[in-house]
Amino acid sequence: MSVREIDEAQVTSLIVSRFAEDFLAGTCLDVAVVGAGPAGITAARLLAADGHEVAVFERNLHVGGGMWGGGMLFPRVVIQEEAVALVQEVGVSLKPAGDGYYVADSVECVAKCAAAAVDAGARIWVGMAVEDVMIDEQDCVRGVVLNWGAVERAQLHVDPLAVKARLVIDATGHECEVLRTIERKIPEARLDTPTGRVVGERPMNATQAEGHIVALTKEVYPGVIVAGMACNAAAGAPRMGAIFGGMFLSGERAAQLAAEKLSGE
Ligand code: 48H
Repeated sequence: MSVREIDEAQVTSLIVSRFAEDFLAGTCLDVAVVGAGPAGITAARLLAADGHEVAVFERNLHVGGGMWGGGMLFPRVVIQEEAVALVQEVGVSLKPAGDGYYVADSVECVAKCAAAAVDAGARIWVGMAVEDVMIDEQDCVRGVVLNWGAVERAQLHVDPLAVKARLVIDATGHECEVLRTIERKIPEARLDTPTGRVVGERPMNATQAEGHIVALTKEVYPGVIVAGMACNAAAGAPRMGAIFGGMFLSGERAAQLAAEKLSGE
């Protein structure tokens, strides 16, 4: 086989120019999703499938959030019956295990959920951390402020870039980072939580945690919908341990709320 000549400069040019082209096409979004765990990816997939301009910003170089490790690094994801359709529709094979539980391979689950979101038209940017939000004159959130995840880890002083969004979904998991940023930067901010602030998650009670998560998925601050584990952390609800159905259902609910809000604007 003849050796194809590779022009290194052309490879560089293709990477930089194609990145710039794709990134610049999404600087005014309908929805910016922060965090590519099960809740964020599901919300992004459903919104993109509904025709919205969506991007997911994920600090790590990989997507999937807490799904990879299943429970305590055993790579299997347990999902309850109520969420099965949301996972099956992206092609994940779920094995019924009785009593309404289903089990999936966590690698398959991450790969297929992410692929389906991309196929639906969501852009997923990895290695990009949301370090702040953008606000308007009424302190309503109007976008996200980004820096490279590597810059964040190295604690370098590098000024960020901003992307406008009509709505932001905080799907950052246990830390609910977008809401905590709002609290830190706007001390007088009142969130739609029992105390008006981020309450912090309570110890484990899977029934309560999973039972309330869809109701806790809501716009907790003007322009910010909270999804996934961040809902429970914000509201002071328990954690659920290694069961993931609520994450997918919360992602779905966040997408519904966002679509309703966008259609009413
Ligand atoms: C960009 C960020 C930022 C930021 C964080 O943790 P996740 O998987 O979140 P969920 O809510 O989709 O799923 C939660 C689930 O994985 C879990 O932890 C469960 C069920 N726990 C129960 C228990 O009892 O422990 O994903 C969040 C993602 C991660 O990939 C983060 O890296 C990312 O968000 N992220 N990305 N900018 N500021 N903060």
